[in-house]
This record gives sequence, structure tokens and C-alpha cells, in this order.
Amino acid sequence: MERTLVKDTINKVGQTVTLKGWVNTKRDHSKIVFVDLRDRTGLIQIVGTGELLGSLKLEDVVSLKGLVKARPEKMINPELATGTVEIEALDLTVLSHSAELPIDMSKETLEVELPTLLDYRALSFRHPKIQAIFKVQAVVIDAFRKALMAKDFLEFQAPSIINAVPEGGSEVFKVDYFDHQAYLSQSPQLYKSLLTTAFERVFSVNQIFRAEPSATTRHLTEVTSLDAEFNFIDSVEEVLDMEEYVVRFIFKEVEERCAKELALFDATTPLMSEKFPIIKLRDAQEIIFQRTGRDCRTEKDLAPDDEREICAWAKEEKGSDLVFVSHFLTKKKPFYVYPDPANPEYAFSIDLLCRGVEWSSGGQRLHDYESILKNVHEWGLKEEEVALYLQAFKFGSPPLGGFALGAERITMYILGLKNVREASMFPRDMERIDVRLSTTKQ
Ligand code: AMO
Repeated sequence: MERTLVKDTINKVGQTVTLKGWVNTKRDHSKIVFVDLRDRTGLIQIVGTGELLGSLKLEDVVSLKGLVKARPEKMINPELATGTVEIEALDLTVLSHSAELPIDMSKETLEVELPTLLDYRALSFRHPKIQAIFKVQAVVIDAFRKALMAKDFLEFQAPSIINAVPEGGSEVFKVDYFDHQAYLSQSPQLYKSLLTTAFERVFSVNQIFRAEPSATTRHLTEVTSLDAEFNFIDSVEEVLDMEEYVVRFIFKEVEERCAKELALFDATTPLMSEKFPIIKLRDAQEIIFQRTGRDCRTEKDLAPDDEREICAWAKEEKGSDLVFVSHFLTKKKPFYVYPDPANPEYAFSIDLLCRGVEWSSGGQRLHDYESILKNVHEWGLKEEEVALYLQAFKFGSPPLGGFALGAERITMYILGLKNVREASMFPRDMERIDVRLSTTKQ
């Protein structure tokens, strides 16, 4: 008999159907047993005799033949999408037996610490709230693609094995590449920029690698980077406008397609004013000083506390969870940044902050060959390491810019997760590649 999906049972009252799925929960009253069966579309209540359902264990996989019955009015469960019906079990085949569960999957929220949840990742994926995280993330990534395709951007695949480290040397994984030294890519930056000189508008959804030696709640060593780059810009504002358009598009899609998932986390998409506010680094630092007395006015970057404070300011003063911070110090940024002609000490380099943390970096890039070459030397890079990049600009390139968003951070801060690892299916950090690297592994 053809399989019926759980979500479709509500339209099949009076019919006999075959459902296939996992035993999510079980309430055994010996003569009568209630089972919640789970498939990819949701949960449904099954009622059957002890004889038929009594020996089932949680997470057993079954094929179940049953009669769809409307529930009496007072038995309707408004919490469940299939709460108006239940299935009277008629016949059962166990397709696969589950071992005893190491974690209690029946709770609305898994009540285990993060390391345990990740140690049992294959199992924890089955929990509806964990699935919701990755549904939201898939929509974020899909919306990123859709937004850029609608603006005529071409998707490309950036290489992961590279020969140079454009974003700075310290946070890079080395790779033995036959007889050569290679690296895992920290960013598709140079590739996306050079591709604009042929395709004008490009984007990529790529894994990037950062040898972050710290264990914070916001850092992974492998990140899903949403990169966009385009040229023929008249000013850096065009880059900001494009990024704002993409971010708004993402939020709209998440709202429309993930209402259920947002509700599970009691989450809302970020507050947006008519236009995302923009503030220069030094002005942001002055505001932070005025508001808190903390003097960070000569720092080259915003510390985590500063990011939180400037986000609080943007929310209170501008009615926005999002704020662009521009004009970081040219010398502290990679060689490709475009210095502000009005004050070249600071660059058209721009972070987007939201809910207290950086979601994205971007800006305008140098496009003039001689200026790029000069910076390559000043930044201490070897010409041959960036030869392909130089080639692109030697043969004519319009002004360009772009940005990159971290998919895990967006997911984390939309849903209000406590740790970015929750927003990565298979998080890599200093102590973990799928299971823990430490010797205390259980
Ligand atoms: P940046 O290094 O700021 O910019 O990275 C862009 C965005 O990627 C995410 N991200 C991370 N998320 C979690 N853990 C990490 N270790 C991590 N590192 C980065 C963040 C961050 O804002 N080439 C530039 C982009 C550009 O200018 O277009 C770059 O790589 O959300």
C-alpha cells in the first residue's frame, strides 16, 4: 500500500492508510497504547492494543497500517498540526529496531548540555527543535541565493585548497599539498573579486576555514560563508544598499517560510528601521565612551562588549537591530581594501552588526592595478602568491565591492541560540571534529 505522509492524514478521515516513520513517544497503559509516530512532515497519534504496539521501543522504525479517525471535539490537540485526527492501528511491521536511547528525546527542548547534544548529533537531529534550526538555516541560504539571482548574479564554486592567505596569516590551516605548502581557504575573497572582472556579479555559498585558537560562543573553525561581489559601482553606498537588500530579503523569506520554526524558539526576525543606520568606527567608539565611560577610542576594532553597546545604541536611538560600522583602519585590513580618499588612514571597509555581534564584513576594493601592486608589497605579500589576482586587474577592472555573511551566525542570532555550534550541523572547533578530540571522550 502506498505510503501516506503524516501531514496528509488530516484529509483522509475514514480511510485506511500506511504510515512509515519513527516511534517518537509512547504512553503504555498495557491494554491500550498511544504512540506518536514521526516522519519528515510531523507527528501523529496512533492508538492500538498492547498486543500490537506494546513491544515498540522509542526510535524503532515502523510501517503501520491504520484507520484515520476524527478525534472527538474535546480530544483535539491544538498543539499538533494533525491534532484533529488519530490513527487506529490495524497492522504493524517493524522495519528497524532502535537501541536504547542515551538521551531523552521526548522533551519539547532537549535537556542535555551542548557537548552531549553534539556527541549524539546523529540522534539529536531527529528532535523537532533541532530540525527547526536547520530548516531556518536552509531558508537563509536559499534566500541569499534567490536575492542575488534576482539581481543577475552568477553562482560560483570557490576552491578550498589555496596557495595564499589574503585575510591575514595567523588563523589559517596548513595543508600538505604533495611537495608544496597550501592552505585551507579562509575566504573566497580573491576569487570572487577576480571573477567580477569577467562576470561582473558573482556569489558563492562556501565552506571557509579559520584556525581560531579560542573557544568562544561565536567562533567556529569551519563556517558557511555567503559571499557576494559586484562591480561598476559608483560608490561604496551601492555595496551597502545591495547588502541591505539581501538581508531584508532573507528576513522576509524566513518570516514567510519559517513561522512555525520561529514560534518554537519564541523568536522574531530583527527590528529594522527604514534604512540601516551607518556609523564610522571612531564615531561608534566615541558613543560607546559617552554611554559607558569605557575608552576604546584608539582601538583598531570593536571588542565584543563594544559591539553589544553599539547595537544597543542603534536599537534605542535608530529603532534598528542592525547597524553598519564603517571606516576601519586601512593598515589593519587586508591589502585589497579601498582607502577613503578623504582620509586614507581609514578604509571603505564595513561590518554589519546585529543583536550584539558582527554578521558580515564587506566594502569597496581597490581596482587600480598599480595601487593593488603597491599594497601587495606594503603588506609583505609575494607577487607570485597573488599572481592570478593581479592578472585580473592588470587587464582592466571597474570599481568593485562586496560582502560576506556567516550563515551560522545569522541562524544563531535570528533564533536566539546561545552558541554558534548549535547552528552548525557538524561544528568544528578546537576540541571537536564530529566527536570530541579530547581524551576524556566518552
Ligand atoms: P570576515 O572575516 O569578517 O570577512 O568573515 C565574514 C563573516 O563570516 C562569519 N565568520 C565566522 N563565523 C563563525 N566563526 C568564525 N570563525 C567566523 N569567521 C567569519 C562572520 C563574518 O562576519 N573577505 C571578507 C568578506 C568581504 O569583505 O567580502 C571576510 O572574510 O559572520
